[in-house]
Amino acid sequence: MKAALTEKALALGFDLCRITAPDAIPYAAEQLGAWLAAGYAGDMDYMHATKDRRCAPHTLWPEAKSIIILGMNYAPAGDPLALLSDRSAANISVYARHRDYHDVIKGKLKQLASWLVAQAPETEVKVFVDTAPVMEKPLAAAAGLGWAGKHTNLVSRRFGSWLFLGAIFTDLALPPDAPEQNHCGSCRACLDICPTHAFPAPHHLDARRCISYLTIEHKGHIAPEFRAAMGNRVYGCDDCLAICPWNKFAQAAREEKLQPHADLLAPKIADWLRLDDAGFRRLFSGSPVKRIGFARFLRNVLIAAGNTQDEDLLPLVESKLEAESSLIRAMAVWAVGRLAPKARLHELAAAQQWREADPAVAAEWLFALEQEARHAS
Ligand code: B12
Ligand code: SF4
Ligand code: SF4
Repeated sequence: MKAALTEKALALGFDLCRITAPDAIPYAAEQLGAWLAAGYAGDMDYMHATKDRRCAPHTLWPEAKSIIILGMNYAPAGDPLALLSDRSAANISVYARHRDYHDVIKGKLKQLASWLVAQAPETEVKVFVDTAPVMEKPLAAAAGLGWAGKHTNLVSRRFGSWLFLGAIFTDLALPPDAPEQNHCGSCRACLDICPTHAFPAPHHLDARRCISYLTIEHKGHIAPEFRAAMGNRVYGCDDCLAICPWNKFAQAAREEKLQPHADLLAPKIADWLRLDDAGFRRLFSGSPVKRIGFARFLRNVLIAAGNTQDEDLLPLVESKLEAESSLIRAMAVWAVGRLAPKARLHELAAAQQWREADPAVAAEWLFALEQEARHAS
């Protein structure tokens, strides 16, 4: 059965298929508990709310006897770090340059699960990808798809850092696979490259400092200390993944639905500053980017604009100073502070600052003027 299952998984487009048991990660409860207690989850309240189920797969479904873990290669064709030095371009992380992987993987997991039920009609199955409270990385490590890299993601000898993970729980008793050895050795490239110093230690990520969290999960204003370090990263970040030496064995993704959309490969920041809500929804239809909504998206684009040092973007940035969303107005003020010559900044501040009712946006005006004064002295 196991050989036939793997063959079917590969035929459906998965690249790895291995088995583990629901009780294979007894250490996860303590580690997840410590991570949450340290506050590293930031405002991802769902991580707290689902803690008990998340670290103990058998509580999710007590009848489950085996967990089938699937990996799908989404490696890019080129170097994802290359675009970071093009300040006129916006960078969307590799995992979001194509159709939402949740949809792609969930569809295939369901197909594989149906196939399994057809082979053993008494079998029951449940499929999970990302959104369910399942600790996919430790389970994948236990199943031997790869090992837990120091950047906290699963690394594979064949696919480097570029694997999406998904799981099928079943009440069928399948023989578990052995875990993979850790091959990080003394390397710490992923820890050192992180632009926002989000790793307090190897294997520990403070999500509150991670650009992926800040640009995707974080609903509020992004703290000033992270803005310059974000560079042109508008949605997610790939630095720690891309630098991993194990990527040298990775081949570009073969799955048709994971091929990048041409207009997300090197989009111009100026073009994205011209988007309105409807244009945003059209451009990101079927993409995970759409889920953050227009206000958060523009918040991120304005930070990228502020990092361009391109004064030509100023009229577009200024046009956002009157936006309805305070998230957008706040980052428009910050970007104006970065791009406008002194006289223009003071002119705009004089016109806008005192009629700003939102305290956070008003504070951005003070911050911009303070920064300018410090720069001038
Ligand atoms: C919450 C979440 C995030 C958060 C927090 C990330 C994190 N590292 O926890 C944020 C928003 C920051 C995030 C970012 C990204 N994510 Co995310 N995310 C998740 C999610 C939903 C839960 C992860 C989780 O449980 N975190 C809690 C921590 C405590 O769990 P953990 O990292 O597994 O922690 C283990 C270690 O701390 C370890 N540990 C502790 N001490 C020690 C010591 C040693 C020696 C060892 C070996 C281990 C160890 O033990 C813990 C468990 O036992 C999963 C989907 C899922 N359901 O699993 C996707 C998932 C992890 N994300 C994924 C991806 C692709 C990303 C991004 C690359 C997206 C991007 N390009 O922007 C970034 C990568 C950032 C990074 N360096 O991790 C993929 C990773 C695939 C893979 N190959 O590993 C997943 C699995 C989604 C999927 N289905 O494919 N993500
Ligand atoms: S995704 Fe980027 S910001 Fe987050 S830990 Fe990795 S390098 Fe740091
Ligand atoms: S970059 Fe180095 S330390 Fe980080 S996951 Fe890859 S091999 Fe491990």
